[in-house]
Amino acid sequence: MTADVSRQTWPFSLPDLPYAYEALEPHLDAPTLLIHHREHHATYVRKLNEALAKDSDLQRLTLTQLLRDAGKLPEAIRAAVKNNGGGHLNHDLFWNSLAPAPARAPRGALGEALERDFGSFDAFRTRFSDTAAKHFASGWVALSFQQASGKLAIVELANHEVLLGAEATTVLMLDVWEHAYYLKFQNRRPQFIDAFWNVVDWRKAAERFEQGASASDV
Ligand code: MN3
Repeated sequence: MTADVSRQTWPFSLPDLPYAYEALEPHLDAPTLLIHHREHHATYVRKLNEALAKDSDLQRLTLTQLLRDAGKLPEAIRAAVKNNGGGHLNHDLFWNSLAPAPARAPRGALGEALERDFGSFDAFRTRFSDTAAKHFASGWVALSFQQASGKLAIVELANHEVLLGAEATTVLMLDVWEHAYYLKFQNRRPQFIDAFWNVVDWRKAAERFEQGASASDV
């Protein structure tokens, strides 16, 4: 299983990518990946650390605990923790949704669940792509396993809203903020989404799905 930032506590740290910056070429380009990871993601981590720098009680909480109870945080730091903490969590899931030369489609339990819940793998892909292309402004599109229903769902997240583990396991995460694609694709988000499908790490997605499904009662 991959390292996971959800259990990190202050001071939070930026994990290395699980591949080289150029490893996803020609689909996703190295300059975008480098800036996205070392500037954008790193800035969320730095600002999250700054927001909690003076509160030793909150420094003991994990990232998941901070985000789950964000409503109870002091108002002065609440927005900073939600936005930067959410950015940290979601980017980690995004990096771990990608791999060089991955399998073309999910097999096993995840493959079966996608067929069951969307009709076919292609139908899932089309719906996910449409949702990502149409998502308004900055945000994320996730394939999520919903504990309550025992089903997979495509979920849109605005800005850095998060999905938290007890209710929903994130199986696949796509960043649709402009900074994720603008250098290479400019305003052509659908081309970025097409490129994304070439580098989806279905092995890790299947691991996350199986972990979520085994934690569920259904
Ligand atoms: Mn991003």
